[in-house]
Amino acid sequence: MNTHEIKHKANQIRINSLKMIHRAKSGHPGGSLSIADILSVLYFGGHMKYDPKNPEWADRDILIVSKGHSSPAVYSALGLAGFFKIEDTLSFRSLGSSFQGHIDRMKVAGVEISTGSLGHGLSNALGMALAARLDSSPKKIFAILSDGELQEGSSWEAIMAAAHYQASNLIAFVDRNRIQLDGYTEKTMGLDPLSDKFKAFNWEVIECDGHDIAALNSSLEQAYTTKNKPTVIIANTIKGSGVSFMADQVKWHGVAPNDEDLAKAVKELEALV
Ligand SMILES: Cc1ncc(C[n+]2csc(CCOP(=O)(O)OP(=O)(O)O)c2C)c(N)n1
Repeated sequence: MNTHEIKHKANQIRINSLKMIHRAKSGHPGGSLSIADILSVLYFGGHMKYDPKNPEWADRDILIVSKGHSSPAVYSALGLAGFFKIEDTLSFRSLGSSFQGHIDRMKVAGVEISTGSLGHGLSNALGMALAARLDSSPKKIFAILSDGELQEGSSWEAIMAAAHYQASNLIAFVDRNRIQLDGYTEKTMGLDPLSDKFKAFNWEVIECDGHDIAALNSSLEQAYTTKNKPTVIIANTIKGSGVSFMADQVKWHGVAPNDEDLAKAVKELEALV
């Protein structure tokens, strides 16, 4: 797909995510919207090898979304990629649905690791990267981390270990939207200078605009050339990106849009691409 088509898919991820949350009257819109472009580039930009008809295909690349509360965006991306019907995701958070508030690998095809308890995704990704290397497999292991979870110590143990083991098949994104549950990261527990911290831990560091499809594409191309160390792509994003009244607003971390909010948001997103 070309850049325009990938951006279009990203906005479809955003629209479907908001419809899911609106219908369930609960969920996390802000952090779903901030990773829509990253997911779209990975699934539709030719970066991930996957087969929706055979989700367990041994040679597939792996994506671990460590910020499991952004499930609406993950389900929407997987639905658009053909793992299941996108309409099925509208049962989000209802009793008996596979599409629960946090992603569950036992219930949803294409989900590799169940997440929701923050701070564990990178450790899982590293384990998979090391296993792939032992198998002499060329598969790539991607992870999407949130900046809020980098406030947890477990993340830094994984960051230290990944560099120690020279896991060059591991590429992590940080969704650097600068907001966590109820405030700005720099006020609650500052992370800056984040690039320097990863560099000090011996990671290859790339920084880009996490809503610029071409920049995400070229950051990934650059990451594939890294030797003997893991790569982090610090994607500078906006929580609630794509919707004027949600953008960079702490309030929209975990609040469902009402009828009026949804109509306004969908109108804005449909006008974008
Ligand atoms: C271990 C753990 N502690 C607390 C929570 C509750 N919680 C849900 S989302 C969140 C933080 C949200 O901020 P961030 O991780 O940066 O996500 P984003 O802003 O990208 O949505 C927290 C603390 C959790 N899910 N897991």
